[in-house]
Amino acid sequence: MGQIKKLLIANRGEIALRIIRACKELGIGSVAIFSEADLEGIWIRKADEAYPILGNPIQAYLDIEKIISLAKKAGCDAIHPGYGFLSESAEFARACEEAGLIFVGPRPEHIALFGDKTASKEAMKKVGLPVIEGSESAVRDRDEARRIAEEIGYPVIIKAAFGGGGRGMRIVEKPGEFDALFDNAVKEAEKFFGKGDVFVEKYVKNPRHIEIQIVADRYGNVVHLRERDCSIQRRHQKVIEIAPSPRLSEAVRRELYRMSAKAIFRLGYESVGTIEFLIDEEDRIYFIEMNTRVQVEHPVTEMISGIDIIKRMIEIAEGDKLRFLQEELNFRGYAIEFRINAEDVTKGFFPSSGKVQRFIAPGGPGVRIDSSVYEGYTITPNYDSMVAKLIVWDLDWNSAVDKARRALDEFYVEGVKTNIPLHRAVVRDRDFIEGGFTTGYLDEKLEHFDLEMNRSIEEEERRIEEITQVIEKIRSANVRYRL
Ligand code: MV4
Repeated sequence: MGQIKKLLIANRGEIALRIIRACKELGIGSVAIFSEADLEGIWIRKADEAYPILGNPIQAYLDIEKIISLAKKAGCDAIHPGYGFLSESAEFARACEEAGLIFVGPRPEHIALFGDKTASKEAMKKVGLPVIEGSESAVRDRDEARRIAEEIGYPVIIKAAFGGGGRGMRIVEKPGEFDALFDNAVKEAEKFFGKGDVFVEKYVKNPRHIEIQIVADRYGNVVHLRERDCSIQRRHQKVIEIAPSPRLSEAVRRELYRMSAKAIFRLGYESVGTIEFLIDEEDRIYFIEMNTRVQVEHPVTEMISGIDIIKRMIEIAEGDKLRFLQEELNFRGYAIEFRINAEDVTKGFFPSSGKVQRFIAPGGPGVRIDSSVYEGYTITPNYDSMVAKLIVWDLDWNSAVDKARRALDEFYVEGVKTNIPLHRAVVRDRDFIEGGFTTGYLDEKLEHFDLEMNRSIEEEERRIEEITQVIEKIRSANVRYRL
């Protein structure tokens, strides 16, 4: 207990701030890093210390040597990688260990295992998870891949073996399309992951994307924190995440919890982690991949469980035993997370950068904002476009949606375009309210949302213009109002 005295956060933005907050509550010193493009970053000021890493703004958060030498120089005994960047680099986890630093995450062997998508399927199959039929390992040869596709039957999906986020992924409907799409997938995998290895799987039509949050210590204590429904995505980027899933049968849910906890126990996995599943239209369960990091959407699970996932993750890395048993947990209500991105929804979701002139965030009971944005902050085009996460919680699904509608209507950002209008349209959509969405939801809805979105932006601008004029009138007349 209390092994970590000072921790370096190898990340930026809201997750850096989230980890600093956890450190403060645990009495751990926090050390931030920042790139040349991040001089205005709020995490720099909130950490106990902060050090720049000069050069390319992306490379700064990927520079294993510099980050480790900084951590040593600053007298840190641990590093938290957050999500993205080095969070799933087995090489980084190993380098931390070798430098005598605690890597706050799983052991390097587990990061490496689950980074290899075919090895991961094989390992999970061995510990009892149902996997999708397909090639047993990566296939280099196109003819061999086509034979496998024919064997399992179309449609099939080609995926990058060392990828993620939908890159290098191709759905093949008929045999005639296979060769071209295979070459395509290999090229994209090479470009994004440096390895052209791909594998073939049966394509599951219109699935729900459900993931189980796991917390496990090094003594074999494994606890699940229920599921998140991440079906609402656009171009493989999650947009809205929900805990628990509003329409999952109790039987499927129990089965997912049971098999996930058992698999993690049998693997001897330590730290937090997420097991991703697809659920098909007949409620069949398929394991797809395991994430060995804390995820962007972890707050929805925190809201329904009362468990601080980041604090527990740090304690596990210190060698602490889990503080709670499965039976001791009390889950309550529903939480929804909306990723607020700086992008123009009316112009193909093109990233929007610039100075944030106004940032009026919603509040009130059951409303949480995880963000590193403030008024006057300039959003640069160097990093992904997520500027805030709005998380709402309430006792039941309908109340949570009502709260989301209220909170999204309150949210006002000026200076950059955001996807708030899209979220406002979603929480008014009957199919969303009824909870029966699948991964095809957003693509289907986008065309229909368009008009409504524009109207709500225009209405809001008109009202603000009216109020501004009244205020100007009062100012110029120098009228005094008695209340
Ligand atoms: C699939 C699939 C259907 N069948 N695999 C997307 C991201 C990655 N984590 C896994 N993904 C999928 N894998 C099989 N065998 C469907 C998805 C998928 C998806 C596919 C197309 C368009 C949107 C999607 C959203 C979520 C998941």
